[in-house]
Amino acid sequence: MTADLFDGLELAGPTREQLAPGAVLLRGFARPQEAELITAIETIAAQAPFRRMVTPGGHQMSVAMTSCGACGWVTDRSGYRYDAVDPDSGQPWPAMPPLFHQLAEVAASEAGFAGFAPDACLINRYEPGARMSLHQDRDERDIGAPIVSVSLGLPATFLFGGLKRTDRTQRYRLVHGDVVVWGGPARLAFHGVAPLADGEHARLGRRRINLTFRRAR
Ligand code: MD3
Ligand code: FE
Repeated sequence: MTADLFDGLELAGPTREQLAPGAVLLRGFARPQEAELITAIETIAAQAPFRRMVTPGGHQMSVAMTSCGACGWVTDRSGYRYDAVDPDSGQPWPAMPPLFHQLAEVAASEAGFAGFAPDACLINRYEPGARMSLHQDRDERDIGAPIVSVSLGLPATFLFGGLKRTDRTQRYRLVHGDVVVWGGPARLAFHGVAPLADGEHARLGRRRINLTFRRAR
């Protein structure tokens, strides 16, 4: 086999990279579905527009969010919660497209979490400068279920820490199409996203969109 052919096969094949115990990066895993994913996000956002919510501390988030699925994540002055109703419309969140559910289930199973059945998908939209400070995701009832994240659009620097806020963080660059499964000992790790650098993405322009699939209830 020539070196060229070998390189081609390497690029075409799946790559599974263990970032930390319980955290598995599937580089480019969502690339084959990019067009359908973006179309579905546009349809969801037409029903449940992206909005910048306010934290219980009174700060407006720089990231704009919406959700689909049986419940969505909301924050306001009274706290964080999962809710079946979009507070902006008073209507249920848009249904989770079968493609979304399937992608999350297959990715989780690739990472060793068979039978993942997400009931919520949070959709985060970052514009240049938007960031997410270090936090834990602990509003979900069953923290035995993993979280699956899908990165689209502009690249981001993802910060991944430990079980204490003050633990040192590692940085990973996540690009369009990357999928990460966060389960087991990684599930309650502190994590965040550094301010988004400006740029232009061929499909999404000056934006990054992140999907996170969760078993919330
Ligand atoms: C590690 N979103 O929505 S996705 C969030 O890129 C969130 O928008 C970030 O953190 C984003 O809560 C990061 C990657 C991610 C999501 C959940 C995790 C990493 C995680 C939960 C536990 C550990
Ligand atoms: Fe998070």
